[in-house]
Amino acid sequence: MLTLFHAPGTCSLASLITLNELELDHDVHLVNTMAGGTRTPEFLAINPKGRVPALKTERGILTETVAILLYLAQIAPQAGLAPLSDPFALGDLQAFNSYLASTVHVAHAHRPRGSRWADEESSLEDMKRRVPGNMTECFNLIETGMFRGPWVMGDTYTIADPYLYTICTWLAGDGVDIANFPRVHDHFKRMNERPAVKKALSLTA
Ligand SMILES: N[C@@H](CCC(=O)N[C@@H](CS)C(=O)NCC(=O)O)C(=O)O
Repeated sequence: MLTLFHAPGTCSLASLITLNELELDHDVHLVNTMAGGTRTPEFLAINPKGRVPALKTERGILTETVAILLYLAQIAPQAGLAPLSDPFALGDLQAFNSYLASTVHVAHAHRPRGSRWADEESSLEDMKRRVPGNMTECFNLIETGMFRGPWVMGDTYTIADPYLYTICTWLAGDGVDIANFPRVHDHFKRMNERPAVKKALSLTA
C-alpha cells in the first residue's frame, strides 16, 4: 500500500492527481503545513527535509515531486504516463518537470516562503514584489517554447500535465492572470474537468 503525505494547495497535488489517474491503491495522510505539520518529530522522521510530498512505499520513502511522479509512472507502465523505453523522450519529459521544480516552484516560493532566504521585512517584501514578474517570465517561456499541446509533451498525457496544472493553481495568488497564456490556460481548463483532478481537489485539510 502506498501512503502519500499531502497538503492541499501545495505541490503534493501533482502526486495525488497521478495516484488517482493511475487508480493505484493508496492512503492519503493530510499534513497541515500552516500549523507546522511538516516540523513535527513524526513528520521529520518521514521526511527530514520537512516538506511534502513524501510517498511511503513497500521499499521505503520517496520524496521530491519529480522522483515521485516518475516512480508512479514506472510502477504502472501500462498507463503510459512516461515514455519509459525512449531515453531521449524520457529525458525531455524530465527536463520539463525539472524546470518546474527547480525554477518555477522556487520563483513562486519567494512569495509565501521568503523567510527561507531572508530575515529583514524589507527583503521579504522585495522578494514578494518580484514574484509576478518572475512567474510571468517562466510562463512566457512555457507558453511559447516548451508546451507542445494539447498536452505538455504533445499528443500524450504524461506526468508533466498534473505538475504543470498544480503550479498553475498558484498563479492567481502570485498576481499573474493565467489568461495571459492562452495555451496553458486551455490546458488548465481541460485538467479541471478530469475526474482525477476533481477527486484530488475534493480532499481538504
Ligand atoms: N523540491 C520539493 C519541494 C517540496 C516543497 O517545497 N514542499 C512545500 C509545499 S509546495 C512544503 O512542504 N512546504 C512546507 C514547509 O516548508 O514547511 C518537491 O518538488 O517535492
